[in-house]
Amino acid sequence: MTHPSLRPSRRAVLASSGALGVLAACGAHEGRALLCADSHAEEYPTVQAVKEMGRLLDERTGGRLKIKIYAGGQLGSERDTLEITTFGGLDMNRVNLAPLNAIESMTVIPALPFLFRTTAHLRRALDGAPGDEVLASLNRHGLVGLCFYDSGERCFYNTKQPIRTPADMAGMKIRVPNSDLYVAMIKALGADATPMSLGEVYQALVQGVIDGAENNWPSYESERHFEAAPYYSLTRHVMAPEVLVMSLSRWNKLGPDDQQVVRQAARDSVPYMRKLWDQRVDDARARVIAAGVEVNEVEDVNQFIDLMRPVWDRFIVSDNQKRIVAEIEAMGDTA
Ligand code: GTR
Repeated sequence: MTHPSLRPSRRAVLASSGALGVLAACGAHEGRALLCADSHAEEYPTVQAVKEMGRLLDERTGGRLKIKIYAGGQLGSERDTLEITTFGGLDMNRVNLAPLNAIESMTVIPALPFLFRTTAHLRRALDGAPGDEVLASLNRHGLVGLCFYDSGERCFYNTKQPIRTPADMAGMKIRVPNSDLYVAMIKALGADATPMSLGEVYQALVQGVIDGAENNWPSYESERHFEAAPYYSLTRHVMAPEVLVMSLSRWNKLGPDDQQVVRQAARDSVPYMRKLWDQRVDDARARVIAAGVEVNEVEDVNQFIDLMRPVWDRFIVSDNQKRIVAEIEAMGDTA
């Protein structure tokens, strides 16, 4: 049964007429490239990683399988393109886990505040059994989870002042992705959460509709949010990864051998992405600091942890979720 929130909304159906037009122009499924949407600009590491996956596919199948990627949110917001992918209007979609939170409760796990201690911890968990279980949970929603990509640490930034303690955020309007978990996190800090899609954030900051948002260095820089919100405060509250999904209907049209090739090519694009990512984080940080952004450490991160950590109890309710959270926490014991 399709999850209610996965029935194509009017907005998604409208957005999909563009994507479906693209599909129609490309002819039947067989013999054409797999079409993939990404909200990020062409040179962003997620887009480059999917291109690398496409190169591997092309090479490994003698040109039978290729990927064509529509970057820069051309086909709509992540929520819309996910819906389109779910009903097969698009073959693949690179999104963050946040827009999947409303659809599948297992995807909430890697998006929990202050779950991962380090990047090594995150990578260990996502490359291991916990990551595989989260990816597999997408099958019941018409999607195949192919791999995770890094998304670094999300921190708050705003137009007003450095955030040193949660009290500095009192009453601030903070944009969040469309996810109840994120809304709860912001409320727990005493601020107001405003869910909206990434493409709307810059204007909302400029027009004062919101006071701030939260994201990693590369998105903060790439979306030019730093121009409007020049205070970046190092809360490092979430490390929710990116995920590459394929529509189950397209997947089922591949034979078992091609499914294996697709899965492997996706996996092989992960180390490639991580290398680009680490470099991109350094470059983005350097660029925004050179542009005059004021960066600050928070006074005591425990103040943020104490307020945000209780949201876990609201979203981690099933035994299955609890087991996986415990497994991930246990994997954080080594560096
Ligand atoms: C970015 C992520 C995007 C999108 C965005 C957002 O870090 O790469 O996929 O989810 O955050 O906040 O909407």
